[in-house]
Amino acid sequence: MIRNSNPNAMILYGTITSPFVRRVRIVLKHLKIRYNRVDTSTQEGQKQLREVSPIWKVPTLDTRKEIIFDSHMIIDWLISKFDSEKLLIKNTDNNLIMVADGILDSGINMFYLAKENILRENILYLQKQYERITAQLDWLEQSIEPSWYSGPLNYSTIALISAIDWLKFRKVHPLDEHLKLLEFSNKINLHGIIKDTLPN
Ligand SMILES: N[C@@H](CCC(=O)N[C@@H](CS)C(=O)NCC(=O)O)C(=O)O
Repeated sequence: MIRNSNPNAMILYGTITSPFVRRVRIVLKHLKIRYNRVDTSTQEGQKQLREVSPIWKVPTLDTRKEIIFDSHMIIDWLISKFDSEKLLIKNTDNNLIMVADGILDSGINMFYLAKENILRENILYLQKQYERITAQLDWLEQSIEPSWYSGPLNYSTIALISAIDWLKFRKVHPLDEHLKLLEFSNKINLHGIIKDTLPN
């Protein structure tokens, strides 16, 4: 199912809840690019996703010339094609992006398995995933700088806010001991584009 159909626009495959998809939604909005979305939370959307990607993961972008399978590659492509004013590449910190990915890899694993009643209390590997998230949150709490929320948006802070808000939304790991990260989330969510793309 395609929402807001426009026959020539690019097609983003994904859900509103996915943090990897949110990164791309933020970048598309920031660069004022109109697109259609196939909602992959439906059976029909899953079927369409599987017709274009053998990875079966979202985000996947159909640029109408090629299919791109991964959020990093999609965003690199969008920036190289549309970000002529260099709105997003400034201050990008690759370690921050890797930590955002690391939190999500572990968190999504835990989230999907919990749906099938497989919980960290019983599985050592899942306990390790949880502790890996804690270690990464601790690292972020120590590394955070005010420029992350007060400066212009950049790719690393977009990746980070998508990960932090997803943890809050899915309640995968508490954030009460990471006050600076909570402050980061509250402050950067004052930004219209960030607020408009919150998972719901
Ligand atoms: N490295 C990928 C990760 C994408 C990813 O893990 N997406 C999740 C949704 S949040 C997914 O599609 N999971 C489906 C599954 O594992 O079956 C990216 O950056 O796009």
